Amino acid sequence: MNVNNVCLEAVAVKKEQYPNGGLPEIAFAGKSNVGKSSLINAMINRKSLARTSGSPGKTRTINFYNVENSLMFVDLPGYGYAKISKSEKEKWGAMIENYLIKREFLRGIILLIDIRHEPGENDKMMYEWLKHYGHKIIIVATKSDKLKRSQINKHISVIMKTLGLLKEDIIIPFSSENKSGKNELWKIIEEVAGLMVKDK
Ligand SMILES: Nc1nc2c(ncn2[C@@H]2O[C@H](COP(=O)(O)OP(=O)(O)OP(=O)(O)O)[C@@H](O)[C@H]2O)c(=O)[nH]1
Ligand SMILES: [Mg+2]
Repeated sequence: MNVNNVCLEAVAVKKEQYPNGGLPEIAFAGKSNVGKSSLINAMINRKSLARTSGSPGKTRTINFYNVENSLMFVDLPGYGYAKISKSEKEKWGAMIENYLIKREFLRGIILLIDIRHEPGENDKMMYEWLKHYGHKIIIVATKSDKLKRSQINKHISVIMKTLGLLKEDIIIPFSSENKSGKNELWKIIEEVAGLMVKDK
């Protein structure tokens, strides 16, 4: 998609704060610090519209980005962030789950996994949980620039095996640094969101 116009349309912690809807929504889930907000910036050609940070726990609300009035990117807080209290963790969990379970405009979920590491228990649980709710899931293996090219396939295989992915499941190596994987991911997002836009 040719992206020029993006705005932060809503910042929500509860349902009443979600945008009215109508546009197809694509949500970005994954462990804290895996690169969700960075990936959104890379996809929309912006350096820092979605706020990012070197330390985990940056995104603490559900942020809705209106992309070209065609679809909504939904940046979620990460899971597995250790440095918050149990009650806050539960609040975050409920906030994310409520969105993922009940949002009728949600068309697909991009689940981010750090390409360098085997998926952890949290990642496996999230993947199983999303599958259980019947969501369309796309796995994006982030930070591919941190690996040598020759290592990428091996790491993708480990992620596929650990999550129990099948050959037909979608997994894309991606780098927000050098933008590799961007065109491929856009193509899939357009398909999943049901957009007919052909230019990229
Ligand atoms: N080398 C490299 N670093 C990345 C990439 N993507 C993200 N990062 C870095 O990883 C850190 C975390 O990125 P964020 O985009 O804030 O991660 P997040 O998943 O949104 O984190 P939370 O909001 O805390 O859940 C930042 O320091 C980014 O610069 C990537 O593709 N390559
Ligand atoms: Mg973030």
